[in-house]
Amino acid sequence: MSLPLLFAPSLVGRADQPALECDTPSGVRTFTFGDLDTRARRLAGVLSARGLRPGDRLAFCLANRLEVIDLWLACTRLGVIVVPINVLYKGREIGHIIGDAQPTAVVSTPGRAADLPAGTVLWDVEALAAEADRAGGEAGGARATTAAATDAPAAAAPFVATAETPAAIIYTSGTTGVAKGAVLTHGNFAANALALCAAWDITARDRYLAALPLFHVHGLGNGLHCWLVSGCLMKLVERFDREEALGWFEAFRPTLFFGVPTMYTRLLEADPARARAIGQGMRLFVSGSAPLPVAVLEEFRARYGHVILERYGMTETLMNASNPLAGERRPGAVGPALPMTAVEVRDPEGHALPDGQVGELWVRGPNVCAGYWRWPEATQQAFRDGWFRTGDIGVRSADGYLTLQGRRSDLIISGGFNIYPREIEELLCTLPGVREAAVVGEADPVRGEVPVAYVVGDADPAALEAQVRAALASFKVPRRWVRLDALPRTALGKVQKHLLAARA
Ligand code: MLC
Ligand code: AMP
Repeated sequence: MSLPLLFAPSLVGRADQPALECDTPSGVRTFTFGDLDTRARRLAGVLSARGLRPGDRLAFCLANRLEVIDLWLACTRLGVIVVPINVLYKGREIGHIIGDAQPTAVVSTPGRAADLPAGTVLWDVEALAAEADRAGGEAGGARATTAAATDAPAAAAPFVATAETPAAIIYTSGTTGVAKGAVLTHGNFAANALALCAAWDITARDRYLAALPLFHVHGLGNGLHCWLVSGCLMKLVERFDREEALGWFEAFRPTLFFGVPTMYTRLLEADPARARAIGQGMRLFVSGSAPLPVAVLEEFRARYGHVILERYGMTETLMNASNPLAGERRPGAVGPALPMTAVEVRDPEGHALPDGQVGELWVRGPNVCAGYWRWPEATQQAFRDGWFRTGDIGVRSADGYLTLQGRRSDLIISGGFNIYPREIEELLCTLPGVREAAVVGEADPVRGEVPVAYVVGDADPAALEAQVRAALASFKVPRRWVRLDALPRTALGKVQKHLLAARA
């Protein structure tokens, strides 16, 4: 099924019902599903008029805002493939994505022009929205009805997506360090949203507080899509802000919240009376994207009166496993595989292991991406006989619960954002005064892990930090710098990262 058809019961069937509360230049506004459908149709008309055709890519580099939703809905309607870019990324990170996905344009704010490679077309998000508004005005008044909006140009070029039509290319460093574009289809997103709405009983009665970035699958594939499929009311905020978060809970009174562990750690800063009052109105808190420390789960239970439901996913596979809504939410475990997804624990040769034995998790199901964008070798390496090799190491209990124990690669997850050490190491080695560098993750009470750099050479750490900060997203900047005479290496010359801390 295509996403527009999956969303139609909400966008068309609940046209008059409140759908979205969010900030706009004229203050906080509420939009109905019909309003959003109209906006998407108008924008689709503008995008078609600008020449976008099915299969073309359109990137966006934006913090959460109404226009990201418009863009997503318009592109899924047109068969245009969306390429979300982390808004914290800088020039070289963005450059790789643009070079690889080759989007027709990047929708962003004009201030980001300097971060785009030469020759990239930037479409100003506000100019695009204004053009769509004007097109709507011409097509039937400032607040066109759904019927009037069908006269907009988009209606002239209907596109029918299938389950296999790519909807997005989302870049992730995976296990190799070079960001690869996971091609996620309409069918992948549909299967994921249907599985989650069923598993977590998300209905139109829910109120979802959306604080996760929409450029990652957690906010997009889980948050945005469960909202659109269930037809509930969503409050969208620009980003999670620990100073403001409690106020949002109190004012909006959500029943549903999805977050990364860092957000739950921040929410523990609430005083007990406030936390208890917020907990009373809530139905479900879900955590994922990084391990939820058992201590945070326990403290949260004591403070908010809720056991956070932990689930496990990946950009390439969307969601794979979840603790049950009704049933035991086992601390430290990510629960059984979701109903449409098979998860097996395999040995390095690819043989399935019995329960209780540790191995790599392999996944198969309608949620698993079509492969990596224009990269058959990487796709071939990641898949075998229809199974996707996650690179995550884990174990399954006799009653089917999965527990993650680590990763095959040295990926660092900080606040739910992925950091691949090699990217930072390669940058460091180009800087003056650095002969060798190794970056590893160090436990952090709030972000889960933070990067630490071990450097050989006479470079000044402050100067290195400034240069890394100028080149890479802020969450990749090493939080600590250690100078060494030499990196510990094996006889074959491979850096022994596990010995770095001791060597220091
Ligand atoms: C973080 N920062 C942001 C930002 N998030 N800046 C702009 N927009 C955002 N959305 C920057 C800050 O400027 C700051 O930079 C640093 O990150 C930490 O910010 P903070 O204010 O101290 O926030 P903190 O309380 O630590 O919380 C950070 C966070 C953020 C939790 C809000 O890490 C976050 O949004 N994480 C979500 C990541 C996510 O969605 N992952 C899903 C991937 S999909 P500086 O310079 O001070 O360091 C996936 C699959 C799956 O993994 O299973 O879901
Ligand atoms: P990404 O590439 O950003 O999609 O990150 C996916 C990775 O996040 C997975 O391969 C896991 O290593 C990790 N992850 C996701 N959910 C969890 C979880 N609940 N517990 C531990 N790790 C998780």
